[in-house]
Amino acid sequence: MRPRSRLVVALDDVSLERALELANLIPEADALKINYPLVLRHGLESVRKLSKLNTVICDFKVADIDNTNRLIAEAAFEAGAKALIAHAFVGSDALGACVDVANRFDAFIIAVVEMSHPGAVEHIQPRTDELVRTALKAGVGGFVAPGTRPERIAHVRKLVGNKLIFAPGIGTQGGSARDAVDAGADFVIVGRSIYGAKDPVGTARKIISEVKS
Ligand code: BMP
Repeated sequence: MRPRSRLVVALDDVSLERALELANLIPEADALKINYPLVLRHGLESVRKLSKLNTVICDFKVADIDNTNRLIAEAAFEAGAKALIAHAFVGSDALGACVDVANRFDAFIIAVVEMSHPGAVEHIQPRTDELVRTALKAGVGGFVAPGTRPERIAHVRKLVGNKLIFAPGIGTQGGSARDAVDAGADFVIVGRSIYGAKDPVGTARKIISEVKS
């Protein structure tokens, strides 16, 4: 996955019908990120349908033993996802199980090594460096770093070389798309600020022009 517009649209609090509509309205997005809210309501059918319109990242924050991780990854990639977000804290074997499946599908794993919400500083942030090491060892292709803390994106960038960095927390959570990209993010993940806007297409275009280098 190469950054073009750098925009990943998170489709959380929307119906499947609206998700499909937004996917059609914003073809410039580099990817669509699907999380539990959509999949729990509409099933993997949502991944199947949306993956016909754009690259789909399944944000299932996979965090289980190796065998269960493998089964979850197979379900996501069989449905058409090109990337899957997984937690690194489960260790290199369990994360590696996701990577093995991704490799079979010509897809990749994005590891969570820090998060954008305030509570992330309590337990996750103190472990970021170790989580990055585990994820690199497991062979992931990308990382989630907090769009709300550009200095932490810059820190993760130093640790991960040229791997992809995805930054959520832009807009509603307070992060700036431009600052995240300047700090080293390849992609910004934006949900509510786009799907909750009066003019989602105009908002998406504004973000894309903001991060153009
Ligand atoms: P919003 O732009 O509406 O805040 O949505 C952000 C999206 O990114 C949500 O799907 C959320 O679950 C996800 N996310 C996040 O906000 N912070 C993280 O650290 C990791 C995430 O996956």
